[in-house]
Amino acid sequence: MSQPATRLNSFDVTRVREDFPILHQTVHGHPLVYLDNGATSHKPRAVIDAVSHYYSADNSNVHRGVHALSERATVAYEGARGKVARLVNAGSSREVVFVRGTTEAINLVAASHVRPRITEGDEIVVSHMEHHSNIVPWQLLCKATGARLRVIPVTDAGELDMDAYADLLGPRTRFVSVVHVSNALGTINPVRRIVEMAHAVGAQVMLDGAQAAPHLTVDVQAIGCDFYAFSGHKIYGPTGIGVLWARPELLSGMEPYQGGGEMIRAVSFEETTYAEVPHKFEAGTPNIAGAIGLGAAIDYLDALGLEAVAAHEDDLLRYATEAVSQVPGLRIHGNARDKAGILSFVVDGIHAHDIGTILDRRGVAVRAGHHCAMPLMQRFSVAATARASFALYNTREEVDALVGALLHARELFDR
Ligand code: C6P
Repeated sequence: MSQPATRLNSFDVTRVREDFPILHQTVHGHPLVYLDNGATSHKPRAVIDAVSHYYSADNSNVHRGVHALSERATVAYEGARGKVARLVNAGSSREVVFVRGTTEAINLVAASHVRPRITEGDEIVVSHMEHHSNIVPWQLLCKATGARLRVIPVTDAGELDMDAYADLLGPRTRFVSVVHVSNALGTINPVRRIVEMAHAVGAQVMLDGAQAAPHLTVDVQAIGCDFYAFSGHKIYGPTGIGVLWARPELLSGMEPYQGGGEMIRAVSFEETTYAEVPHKFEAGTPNIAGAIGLGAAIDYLDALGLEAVAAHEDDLLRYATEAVSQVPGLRIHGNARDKAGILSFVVDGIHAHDIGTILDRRGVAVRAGHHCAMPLMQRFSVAATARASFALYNTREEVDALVGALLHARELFDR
Protein backbone atom coordinates (compact mmCIF):
# COMPACT_ATOMS: atom_id res chain seq x y z
CA MET A 1 0.00 0.00 0.00
CA SER A 2 1.29 3.48 -0.81
CA GLN A 3 2.35 5.63 2.09
CA PRO A 4 0.45 8.87 2.65
CA ALA A 5 2.30 11.86 1.32
CA THR A 6 2.58 14.21 4.26
CA ARG A 7 2.12 14.76 7.93
CA LEU A 8 0.56 17.56 9.91
CA ASN A 9 2.28 20.93 9.45
CA SER A 10 3.99 19.86 6.26
CA PHE A 11 1.12 19.62 3.84
CA ASP A 12 2.74 19.08 0.48
CA VAL A 13 -0.05 19.10 -2.08
CA THR A 14 2.27 18.14 -4.95
CA ARG A 15 3.18 14.95 -3.11
CA VAL A 16 -0.42 14.37 -2.09
CA ARG A 17 -1.49 14.47 -5.74
CA GLU A 18 0.83 11.58 -6.51
CA ASP A 19 -1.38 9.41 -4.30
CA PHE A 20 -4.36 9.92 -6.65
CA PRO A 21 -3.84 8.11 -9.97
CA ILE A 22 -6.95 9.56 -11.63
CA LEU A 23 -5.71 13.14 -11.40
CA HIS A 24 -2.94 12.58 -13.91
CA GLN A 25 -4.84 12.78 -17.17
CA THR A 26 -5.86 15.34 -19.74
CA VAL A 27 -9.45 16.18 -20.66
CA HIS A 28 -10.11 17.76 -24.06
CA GLY A 29 -6.37 18.33 -24.33
CA HIS A 30 -6.06 20.13 -20.97
CA PRO A 31 -4.79 18.82 -17.63
CA LEU A 32 -7.78 17.65 -15.58
CA VAL A 33 -8.85 20.17 -12.94
CA TYR A 34 -11.36 18.28 -10.85
CA LEU A 35 -13.53 20.64 -8.82
CA ASP A 36 -16.60 18.44 -8.42
CA ASN A 37 -15.60 16.91 -5.12
CA GLY A 38 -18.94 17.73 -3.50
CA ALA A 39 -20.51 15.19 -5.85
CA THR A 40 -17.83 12.61 -5.19
CA SER A 41 -14.13 12.75 -4.42
CA HIS A 42 -11.32 10.71 -5.95
CA LYS A 43 -9.65 7.77 -4.26
CA PRO A 44 -6.05 7.57 -3.14
CA ARG A 45 -3.99 4.53 -4.13
CA ALA A 46 -4.26 3.28 -0.52
CA VAL A 47 -8.05 2.94 -0.88
CA ILE A 48 -7.86 1.33 -4.32
CA ASP A 49 -5.25 -1.10 -2.97
CA ALA A 50 -7.29 -1.96 0.11
CA VAL A 51 -10.34 -2.85 -2.00
CA SER A 52 -8.17 -4.77 -4.45
CA HIS A 53 -6.41 -6.61 -1.60
CA TYR A 54 -9.74 -7.68 -0.11
CA TYR A 55 -10.90 -9.15 -3.41
CA SER A 56 -7.58 -10.73 -4.27
CA ALA A 57 -6.69 -12.15 -0.84
CA ASP A 58 -9.57 -12.14 1.65
CA ASN A 59 -12.84 -12.21 -0.32
CA SER A 60 -15.41 -13.99 1.81
CA ASN A 61 -18.65 -13.30 3.62
CA VAL A 62 -18.52 -11.78 7.09
CA HIS A 63 -19.79 -13.05 10.47
CA ARG A 64 -20.78 -16.40 8.96
CA GLY A 65 -17.85 -18.61 8.13
CA VAL A 66 -15.50 -20.41 10.47
CA HIS A 67 -12.80 -20.56 7.82
CA ALA A 68 -9.73 -18.35 7.60
CA LEU A 69 -10.88 -16.09 4.76
CA SER A 70 -14.19 -15.33 6.42
CA GLU A 71 -12.42 -14.57 9.68
CA ARG A 72 -10.01 -12.21 7.91
CA ALA A 73 -12.85 -10.48 6.07
CA THR A 74 -14.78 -10.10 9.33
CA VAL A 75 -11.77 -8.63 11.12
CA ALA A 76 -11.22 -6.14 8.30
CA TYR A 77 -14.93 -5.20 8.11
CA GLU A 78 -15.28 -4.73 11.87
CA GLY A 79 -11.92 -2.96 11.94
CA ALA A 80 -13.34 -0.40 9.52
CA ARG A 81 -16.27 0.14 11.89
CA GLY A 82 -13.79 0.92 14.66
CA LYS A 83 -12.00 3.45 12.43
CA VAL A 84 -15.30 5.21 11.69
CA ALA A 85 -16.09 5.28 15.42
CA ARG A 86 -12.75 6.97 16.12
CA LEU A 87 -13.22 9.41 13.22
CA VAL A 88 -16.45 10.81 14.68
CA ASN A 89 -15.45 10.24 18.32
CA ALA A 90 -18.25 7.75 18.98
CA GLY A 91 -18.39 6.12 22.41
CA SER A 92 -18.06 2.69 20.81
CA SER A 93 -18.07 1.02 17.41
CA ARG A 94 -21.49 -0.46 18.31
CA GLU A 95 -22.89 3.01 17.64
CA VAL A 96 -21.84 2.82 13.97
CA VAL A 97 -24.22 1.30 11.40
CA PHE A 98 -22.95 0.72 7.88
CA VAL A 99 -25.46 1.85 5.26
CA ARG A 100 -25.28 2.70 1.54
CA GLY A 101 -24.80 6.41 2.13
CA THR A 102 -26.28 9.51 3.70
CA THR A 103 -29.56 9.02 1.87
CA GLU A 104 -30.10 5.57 3.32
CA ALA A 105 -29.09 6.71 6.80
CA ILE A 106 -31.76 9.42 6.82
CA ASN A 107 -34.40 7.06 5.46
CA LEU A 108 -33.45 4.49 8.11
CA VAL A 109 -33.88 6.98 10.95
CA ALA A 110 -37.15 8.29 9.51
CA ALA A 111 -38.58 4.78 9.11
CA SER A 112 -37.21 3.00 12.18
CA HIS A 113 -36.98 5.72 14.80
CA VAL A 114 -39.23 8.66 14.03
CA ARG A 115 -42.17 7.06 12.30
CA PRO A 116 -43.19 4.72 15.15
CA ARG A 117 -43.00 7.63 17.62
CA ILE A 118 -44.88 10.34 15.78
CA THR A 119 -48.57 11.17 15.59
CA GLU A 120 -50.77 13.57 13.68
CA GLY A 121 -49.99 17.20 14.41
CA ASP A 122 -46.43 16.51 15.60
CA GLU A 123 -43.77 18.59 13.89
CA ILE A 124 -40.52 17.81 12.11
CA VAL A 125 -38.11 20.65 11.43
CA VAL A 126 -35.75 20.81 8.45
CA SER A 127 -34.12 23.84 6.84
CA HIS A 128 -34.46 25.61 3.52
CA MET A 129 -30.91 24.59 2.58
CA GLU A 130 -31.44 20.83 2.74
CA HIS A 131 -30.44 18.34 0.07
CA HIS A 132 -33.47 16.47 -1.28
CA SER A 133 -32.39 13.43 0.71
CA ASN A 134 -33.11 15.38 3.90
CA ILE A 135 -36.47 16.64 2.66
CA VAL A 136 -38.24 13.85 0.81
CA PRO A 137 -37.98 11.14 3.54
CA TRP A 138 -39.61 13.56 5.99
CA GLN A 139 -42.30 14.54 3.49
CA LEU A 140 -43.12 10.86 2.99
CA LEU A 141 -43.29 10.42 6.75
CA CYS A 142 -45.55 13.48 7.16
CA LYS A 143 -47.84 12.20 4.43
CA ALA A 144 -48.16 8.83 6.12
CA THR A 145 -48.64 10.11 9.68
CA GLY A 146 -50.27 13.54 9.45
CA ALA A 147 -47.20 15.17 11.00
CA ARG A 148 -46.21 18.64 9.82
CA LEU A 149 -42.95 19.70 8.16
CA ARG A 150 -41.60 23.05 9.37
CA VAL A 151 -38.78 24.82 7.54
CA ILE A 152 -36.04 27.04 9.02
CA PRO A 153 -35.55 29.99 6.63
CA VAL A 154 -32.20 30.93 5.14
CA THR A 155 -30.90 34.52 5.10
CA ASP A 156 -29.61 36.30 1.98
CA ALA A 157 -26.06 35.50 3.08
CA GLY A 158 -26.94 31.81 3.10
CA GLU A 159 -27.07 31.28 6.87
CA LEU A 160 -29.84 29.72 8.90
CA ASP A 161 -32.16 32.29 10.45
CA MET A 162 -31.64 31.22 14.05
CA ASP A 163 -34.32 33.56 15.45
CA ALA A 164 -36.84 31.99 13.12
CA TYR A 165 -35.59 28.56 14.23
CA ALA A 166 -36.21 29.50 17.87
CA ASP A 167 -39.76 30.56 16.93
CA LEU A 168 -40.41 27.29 15.09
CA LEU A 169 -39.49 25.12 18.07
CA GLY A 170 -42.34 24.28 20.43
CA PRO A 171 -44.23 21.55 22.28
CA ARG A 172 -45.15 19.76 19.02
CA THR A 173 -41.54 19.61 17.74
CA ARG A 174 -40.46 15.98 17.81
CA PHE A 175 -37.48 15.89 15.49
CA VAL A 176 -35.03 18.26 13.84
CA SER A 177 -32.96 17.16 10.82
CA VAL A 178 -30.54 19.66 9.31
CA VAL A 179 -27.43 19.73 7.22
CA HIS A 180 -24.05 20.30 8.90
CA VAL A 181 -22.44 21.84 5.78
CA SER A 182 -24.66 22.89 2.86
CA ASN A 183 -23.77 21.23 -0.46
CA ALA A 184 -25.08 24.18 -2.46
CA LEU A 185 -23.78 27.10 -0.37
CA GLY A 186 -20.89 25.75 1.69
CA THR A 187 -22.38 27.18 4.89
CA ILE A 188 -21.22 25.51 8.11
CA ASN A 189 -24.25 25.50 10.36
CA PRO A 190 -24.00 26.15 14.12
CA VAL A 191 -24.84 22.57 14.96
CA ARG A 192 -24.15 22.68 18.68
CA ARG A 193 -26.63 25.51 19.14
CA ILE A 194 -29.14 23.82 16.86
CA VAL A 195 -28.93 20.70 19.03
CA GLU A 196 -29.10 22.57 22.34
CA MET A 197 -32.17 24.50 21.26
CA ALA A 198 -33.94 21.36 20.01
CA HIS A 199 -33.11 19.39 23.15
CA ALA A 200 -34.47 22.24 25.27
CA VAL A 201 -37.94 21.52 23.84
CA GLY A 202 -37.49 17.74 24.05
CA ALA A 203 -36.83 17.18 20.33
CA GLN A 204 -34.08 14.96 18.93
CA VAL A 205 -31.65 15.97 16.22
CA MET A 206 -30.19 14.30 13.15
CA LEU A 207 -27.33 15.94 11.25
CA ASP A 208 -26.62 15.34 7.58
CA GLY A 209 -22.84 15.33 7.50
CA ALA A 210 -22.37 14.40 3.83
CA GLN A 211 -20.42 17.60 3.10
CA ALA A 212 -19.01 18.09 6.58
CA ALA A 213 -17.13 14.84 7.09
CA PRO A 214 -14.74 15.52 4.16
CA HIS A 215 -13.76 18.97 5.48
CA LEU A 216 -14.25 19.20 9.25
CA THR A 217 -13.29 17.27 12.33
CA VAL A 218 -16.58 15.75 13.46
CA ASP A 219 -17.06 15.00 17.15
CA VAL A 220 -20.55 13.66 17.72
CA GLN A 221 -20.16 13.76 21.50
CA ALA A 222 -19.08 17.40 21.50
CA ILE A 223 -21.87 18.34 19.08
CA GLY A 224 -24.37 16.50 21.26
CA CYS A 225 -26.56 15.31 18.37
CA ASP A 226 -28.63 12.13 18.41
CA PHE A 227 -27.93 10.89 14.87
CA TYR A 228 -25.18 11.73 12.37
CA ALA A 229 -24.87 10.53 8.76
CA PHE A 230 -22.25 10.71 6.03
CA SER A 231 -21.23 8.99 2.79
CA GLY A 232 -17.96 7.17 2.18
CA HIS A 233 -17.53 8.29 -1.41
CA LYS A 234 -17.25 11.97 -0.47
CA ILE A 235 -14.38 11.32 1.96
CA TYR A 236 -12.13 9.48 -0.48
CA GLY A 237 -13.75 6.09 0.12
CA PRO A 238 -15.78 3.88 -2.24
CA THR A 239 -19.35 4.48 -3.37
CA GLY A 240 -22.15 2.40 -1.87
CA ILE A 241 -20.92 2.65 1.71
CA GLY A 242 -21.96 5.19 4.30
CA VAL A 243 -22.41 5.66 7.99
CA LEU A 244 -25.20 6.21 10.43
CA TRP A 245 -23.97 7.07 13.91
CA ALA A 246 -26.58 7.07 16.64
CA ARG A 247 -26.75 7.26 20.41
CA PRO A 248 -26.61 3.65 21.63
CA GLU A 249 -29.78 3.86 23.70
CA LEU A 250 -31.68 5.17 20.67
CA LEU A 251 -30.32 2.48 18.36
CA SER A 252 -31.30 -0.23 20.84
CA GLY A 253 -34.86 1.03 20.96
CA MET A 254 -35.30 1.29 17.20
CA GLU A 255 -37.29 -1.04 15.00
CA PRO A 256 -35.32 -2.99 12.37
CA TYR A 257 -35.16 -1.22 9.00
CA GLN A 258 -35.02 -4.31 6.79
CA GLY A 259 -35.43 -7.98 7.63
CA GLY A 260 -33.20 -10.82 6.48
CA GLY A 261 -29.99 -12.62 7.28
CA GLU A 262 -27.34 -11.01 9.51
CA MET A 263 -29.88 -8.99 11.53
CA ILE A 264 -31.41 -11.86 13.50
CA ARG A 265 -30.58 -13.86 16.61
CA ALA A 266 -33.18 -16.63 16.12
CA VAL A 267 -35.97 -17.12 13.63
CA SER A 268 -39.06 -19.28 13.83
CA PHE A 269 -42.44 -18.86 12.21
CA GLU A 270 -43.85 -17.90 15.59
CA GLU A 271 -41.25 -15.34 16.59
CA THR A 272 -38.00 -13.74 15.47
CA THR A 273 -35.50 -12.13 17.81
CA TYR A 274 -32.97 -9.66 16.51
CA ALA A 275 -29.21 -9.41 16.63
CA GLU A 276 -27.53 -6.83 18.82
CA VAL A 277 -26.97 -3.35 17.43
CA PRO A 278 -25.52 -2.40 15.01
CA HIS A 279 -26.04 -5.75 13.22
CA LYS A 280 -29.80 -5.47 13.72
CA PHE A 281 -29.70 -2.75 11.06
CA GLU A 282 -27.45 -4.51 8.57
CA ALA A 283 -29.69 -7.10 6.93
CA GLY A 284 -28.11 -9.20 4.20
CA THR A 285 -24.53 -9.38 2.99
CA PRO A 286 -23.08 -5.91 3.54
CA ASN A 287 -20.77 -3.90 1.30
CA ILE A 288 -17.66 -5.51 2.76
CA ALA A 289 -15.19 -4.11 0.22
CA GLY A 290 -16.79 -0.67 0.59
CA ALA A 291 -16.38 -0.67 4.36
CA ILE A 292 -12.75 -1.82 4.08
CA GLY A 293 -12.10 0.91 1.50
CA LEU A 294 -13.69 3.48 3.78
CA GLY A 295 -11.45 2.32 6.61
CA ALA A 296 -8.42 2.82 4.36
CA ALA A 297 -9.65 6.32 3.45
CA ILE A 298 -9.91 7.19 7.14
CA ASP A 299 -6.37 5.90 7.75
CA TYR A 300 -5.18 8.01 4.83
CA LEU A 301 -6.86 11.15 6.17
CA ASP A 302 -5.56 10.45 9.65
CA ALA A 303 -2.01 10.16 8.38
CA LEU A 304 -2.27 13.47 6.52
CA GLY A 305 -3.80 15.08 9.58
CA LEU A 306 -7.37 16.34 9.46
CA GLU A 307 -6.33 19.78 10.67
CA ALA A 308 -3.72 20.15 7.93
CA VAL A 309 -6.30 19.09 5.33
CA ALA A 310 -8.87 21.56 6.68
CA ALA A 311 -6.32 24.39 6.68
CA HIS A 312 -5.31 23.64 3.10
CA GLU A 313 -8.93 23.58 1.92
CA ASP A 314 -9.72 26.75 3.82
CA ASP A 315 -6.82 28.49 2.08
CA LEU A 316 -8.12 27.31 -1.31
CA LEU A 317 -11.64 28.50 -0.62
CA ARG A 318 -10.46 31.95 0.46
CA TYR A 319 -8.13 32.21 -2.53
CA ALA A 320 -10.91 31.12 -4.91
CA THR A 321 -13.49 33.47 -3.39
CA GLU A 322 -11.14 36.38 -4.00
CA ALA A 323 -9.96 35.18 -7.42
CA VAL A 324 -13.40 34.72 -9.02
CA SER A 325 -14.22 38.35 -8.28
CA GLN A 326 -12.16 39.16 -11.44
CA VAL A 327 -14.93 37.64 -13.54
CA PRO A 328 -17.37 40.36 -14.63
CA GLY A 329 -20.96 39.62 -13.64
CA LEU A 330 -20.11 36.71 -11.31
CA ARG A 331 -22.12 36.49 -8.11
CA ILE A 332 -21.43 34.02 -5.32
CA HIS A 333 -24.40 32.34 -3.64
CA GLY A 334 -23.49 31.57 -0.08
CA ASN A 335 -21.58 34.26 1.79
CA ALA A 336 -21.86 32.82 5.27
CA ARG A 337 -19.20 33.69 7.85
CA ASP A 338 -18.38 30.01 8.28
CA LYS A 339 -17.93 28.08 5.08
CA ALA A 340 -16.22 24.88 3.96
CA GLY A 341 -15.14 23.54 0.60
CA ILE A 342 -17.81 24.94 -1.70
CA LEU A 343 -18.07 27.93 -4.03
CA SER A 344 -21.45 28.27 -5.75
CA PHE A 345 -21.99 31.05 -8.26
CA VAL A 346 -23.93 32.42 -11.22
CA VAL A 347 -22.58 34.62 -14.01
CA ASP A 348 -24.90 37.25 -15.51
CA GLY A 349 -26.06 36.32 -18.98
CA ILE A 350 -24.57 32.79 -19.00
CA HIS A 351 -26.61 29.79 -17.95
CA ALA A 352 -24.93 27.63 -15.33
CA HIS A 353 -25.08 24.61 -17.66
CA ASP A 354 -23.26 26.58 -20.37
CA ILE A 355 -20.61 27.50 -17.82
CA GLY A 356 -20.24 23.81 -16.96
CA THR A 357 -19.85 22.84 -20.61
CA ILE A 358 -17.38 25.62 -21.49
CA LEU A 359 -15.28 24.84 -18.40
CA ASP A 360 -15.27 21.16 -19.29
CA ARG A 361 -13.78 21.97 -22.72
CA ARG A 362 -10.88 23.48 -20.76
CA GLY A 363 -10.52 20.39 -18.58
CA VAL A 364 -12.22 22.00 -15.56
CA ALA A 365 -14.90 19.81 -13.96
CA VAL A 366 -17.54 21.65 -11.92
CA ARG A 367 -21.13 20.79 -11.20
CA ALA A 368 -23.93 22.88 -12.73
CA GLY A 369 -27.55 22.50 -11.73
CA HIS A 370 -29.81 22.61 -8.72
CA HIS A 371 -27.49 20.37 -6.68
CA CYS A 372 -30.49 18.36 -5.42
CA ALA A 373 -31.51 21.45 -3.45
CA MET A 374 -34.40 22.81 -5.51
CA PRO A 375 -36.13 24.66 -2.63
CA LEU A 376 -32.85 26.51 -1.99
CA MET A 377 -32.57 27.49 -5.67
CA GLN A 378 -36.15 28.84 -5.47
CA ARG A 379 -35.18 30.79 -2.33
CA PHE A 380 -32.43 32.53 -4.29
CA SER A 381 -34.58 32.85 -7.45
CA VAL A 382 -32.13 30.93 -9.63
CA ALA A 383 -32.75 27.81 -11.69
CA ALA A 384 -29.21 26.58 -11.21
CA THR A 385 -25.74 27.58 -10.08
CA ALA A 386 -22.26 26.46 -11.07
CA ARG A 387 -20.37 24.93 -8.18
CA ALA A 388 -16.67 24.44 -7.62
CA SER A 389 -16.05 22.13 -4.67
CA PHE A 390 -12.59 21.51 -3.29
CA ALA A 391 -10.70 18.52 -1.98
CA LEU A 392 -7.36 18.04 -0.27
CA TYR A 393 -5.57 17.49 -3.62
CA ASN A 394 -6.66 20.75 -5.27
CA THR A 395 -4.21 23.61 -5.75
CA ARG A 396 -4.15 27.36 -6.17
CA GLU A 397 -2.99 26.79 -9.75
CA GLU A 398 -6.20 24.86 -10.37
CA VAL A 399 -8.20 27.78 -9.02
CA ASP A 400 -6.33 29.98 -11.51
CA ALA A 401 -7.33 27.55 -14.28
CA LEU A 402 -10.95 27.84 -13.14
CA VAL A 403 -10.80 31.63 -13.27
CA GLY A 404 -9.10 31.55 -16.68
CA ALA A 405 -11.84 29.30 -18.04
CA LEU A 406 -14.55 31.55 -16.56
CA LEU A 407 -12.96 34.62 -18.19
CA HIS A 408 -12.93 32.68 -21.46
CA ALA A 409 -16.67 31.91 -21.04
CA ARG A 410 -17.30 35.62 -20.39
CA GLU A 411 -15.45 36.54 -23.61
CA LEU A 412 -17.42 34.00 -25.65
CA PHE A 413 -20.72 35.40 -24.41
CA ASP A 414 -19.69 39.06 -24.80
CA ARG A 415 -18.73 38.62 -28.45
N1 C6P B 1 -24.70 15.56 -2.70
C1 C6P B 1 -23.73 16.83 -4.51
O1 C6P B 1 -23.23 16.96 -5.63
P1 C6P B 1 -25.56 10.21 -1.04
O2 C6P B 1 -26.04 10.34 -2.45
O3 C6P B 1 -26.52 9.40 -0.20
O4 C6P B 1 -24.14 9.78 -0.93
O5 C6P B 1 -25.55 11.70 -0.44
C2 C6P B 1 -26.70 12.49 -0.50
C3 C6P B 1 -26.42 13.85 0.06
C4 C6P B 1 -27.01 14.21 1.26
N2 C6P B 1 -26.76 15.39 1.83
C5 C6P B 1 -25.92 16.28 1.28
C6 C6P B 1 -25.64 17.56 1.98
C7 C6P B 1 -25.30 15.98 0.05
O6 C6P B 1 -24.47 16.87 -0.49
C8 C6P B 1 -25.57 14.76 -0.58
C9 C6P B 1 -24.98 14.44 -1.93
C10 C6P B 1 -24.04 15.45 -3.99
O7 C6P B 1 -23.97 17.80 -3.80
C11 C6P B 1 -24.80 14.65 -4.99
S1 C6P B 1 -26.43 15.29 -5.30
